[in-house]
Amino acid sequence: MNYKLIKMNIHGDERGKLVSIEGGQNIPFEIKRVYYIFDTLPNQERGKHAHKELEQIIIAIDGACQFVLDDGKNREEIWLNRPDVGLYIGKNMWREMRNFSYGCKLMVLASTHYDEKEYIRNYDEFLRRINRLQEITRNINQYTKNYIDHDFENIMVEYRRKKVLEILNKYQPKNILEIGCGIQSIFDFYDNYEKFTVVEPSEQFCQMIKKSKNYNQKITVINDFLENKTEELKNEKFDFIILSSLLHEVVDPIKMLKCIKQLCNNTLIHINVPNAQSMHLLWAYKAGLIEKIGNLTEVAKHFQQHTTFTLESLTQMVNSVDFSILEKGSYFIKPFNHAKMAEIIKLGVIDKKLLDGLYKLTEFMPEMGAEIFVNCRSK
Ligand code: T46
Repeated sequence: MNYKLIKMNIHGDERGKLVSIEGGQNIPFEIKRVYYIFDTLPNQERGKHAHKELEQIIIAIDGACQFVLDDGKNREEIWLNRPDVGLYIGKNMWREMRNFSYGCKLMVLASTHYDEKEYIRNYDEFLRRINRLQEITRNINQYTKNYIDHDFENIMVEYRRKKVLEILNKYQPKNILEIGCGIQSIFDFYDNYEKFTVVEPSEQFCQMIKKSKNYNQKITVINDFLENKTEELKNEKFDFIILSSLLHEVVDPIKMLKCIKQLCNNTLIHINVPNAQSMHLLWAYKAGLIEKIGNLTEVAKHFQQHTTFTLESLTQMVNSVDFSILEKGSYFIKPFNHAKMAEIIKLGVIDKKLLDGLYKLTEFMPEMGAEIFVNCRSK
C-alpha cells in the first residue's frame, strides 16, 4: 500500500503547541500546493478518486475523519485525528473520506498544482489502470532479471557500447538523451557532455545507474517510458539521441521513432538492434536448425523482443519517418548463439583478443555482424 503515517515533532510549552513542516526535511516531495478542507459534515463523504502522479500529505489539524485507502488489491481504513500526524498518500491509491467530526479541518500538502485531468474519479477505470501498471511492472522486472542473468549478453553489452562510444567520440555531442540504458549508462564512459538525460522504464536499472560514481548534477534520470515523457522533453534540444538495443523490443517501433522525431532539432540519432542476418543465424538456417531467416529465436522471445531487423528493413523504417542516414553497418561477427558463445568462453577456447577480432571482422563481412546500426538525422 502506497501510504504511510508521518509523525511530526510538537514544540510545546505552557503557551500552547506548535508543529512545523519544512520542505525538504519532513516531507518526501517538493510542496507545490497547499489547500485545506473545512466546514465538513458527518454524513458527507468526500474523495472517491485516485491520482495518477500526485503525492500528498494530509493532516487533521482539528477534529477527526476516517480514510479508506485502496490500492486495487487491498482496502484499509485509518483514522486521522491528530495535528502532529500526517497521512502520506502516494500515486495510484484510491481514497475515500468519511465520518467527519463536526468542524473537522484537514490541511493538505500536495506535490503538484491542481489539475483535474490528473484525477481518476471512476473506480473501474482505477482498477483497469492498476492492472495495466502491474502488467508493465511484471514485464520490466522479468526483463531486468533476464538481462542480468545472461552470461554472453554482458559481453555483447561491452561491444555494443564500444560502437556507441566510437560514434560519440566522432561527433562529440553536448546534450545527450539515452533511451533505455540497461544496467549501466553510457555516461560512465563518455564525459564530454554538458547535459545528459536517461529515460529508462526499469526502476532497478535507474537505481543502479544513480549509484554510479559518475552520476552528477548534469545528469537527469527519468524512470518512465519515453512515450509518456515526449511532451515534457520536447523543448530540450538534444543534439544526440542514443537508442541502443531497444527498437526491436518495443511493440510499435514506428511509434517510438515518431516520438523520437518530436524531440529532434537537427539531432543525430544512433540506433542499434540485433541482426536477423547475423552470421550465426545464416549458419543455423543453412544447417536446417531454423526454418526461416527473420523469425524470432527462442532467446529473442525470452528477452521480450518483438521485431527482427536486417540492415535493409532498419534503413527502410528509419527512412519512412523521414530520417536521413549518415552511416550504417554491422559489428561483431558472432559465429554461435549466446549460449554456445558463453560455453566456449568458459572453456577458454576464445579469449578477449579473439573477441576483439570478432568485433572488427565486419570489415570483411559488412552486413553479417550480430548487431546492426544506423546513424541518422531528422530531415
Ligand atoms: C484529495 C482529497 C484529500 C480546486 O479547484 N483546487 C484544488 O487544489 C482542489 C484540491 C480542488 N479544487 C476544486 C475541485 C472541485 O470542484 O474543489 C472542488 C472540490 O474538490 P474535490 O471534490 O476533489 O474534493 P475532495 O475533498 O473530494 O478531494 C480533495 C482533493 O481534491 C484530493 O486531491 O486527495 O481532498
